Amino acid sequence: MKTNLSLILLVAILLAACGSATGPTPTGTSSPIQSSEAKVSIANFAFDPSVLTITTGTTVTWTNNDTVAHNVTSDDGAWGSNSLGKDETFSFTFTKPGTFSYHCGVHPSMKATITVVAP
Ligand SMILES: [Cu+2]
Repeated sequence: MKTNLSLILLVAILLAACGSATGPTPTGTSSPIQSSEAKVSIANFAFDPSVLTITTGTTVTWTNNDTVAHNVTSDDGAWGSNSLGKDETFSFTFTKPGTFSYHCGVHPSMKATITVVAP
């Protein structure tokens, strides 16, 4: 009986050691994520959300959910997309703080604003 108990203890110790050896080890870095992503839906002839605040370095992706073609055009003409058919997307990364108004070049009544702030 005593031998069996010792054997069980030995097995238990070996299993525990094995378990710790194969346990998770820290990987990667601890640096914070420098950029993020935001999404804007184009649907029913409107940008949703029409007012969006992000931090610098954020990439915004617009997706046209309408069957009608739209585009994304900054009011100052500095950036913008080609014509976007249904389910097509356009991405732009905002690197400078500021307020960026944009519209749809096809439908000027479609207006929206993105505010970019320093993180
Ligand atoms: Cu449009």
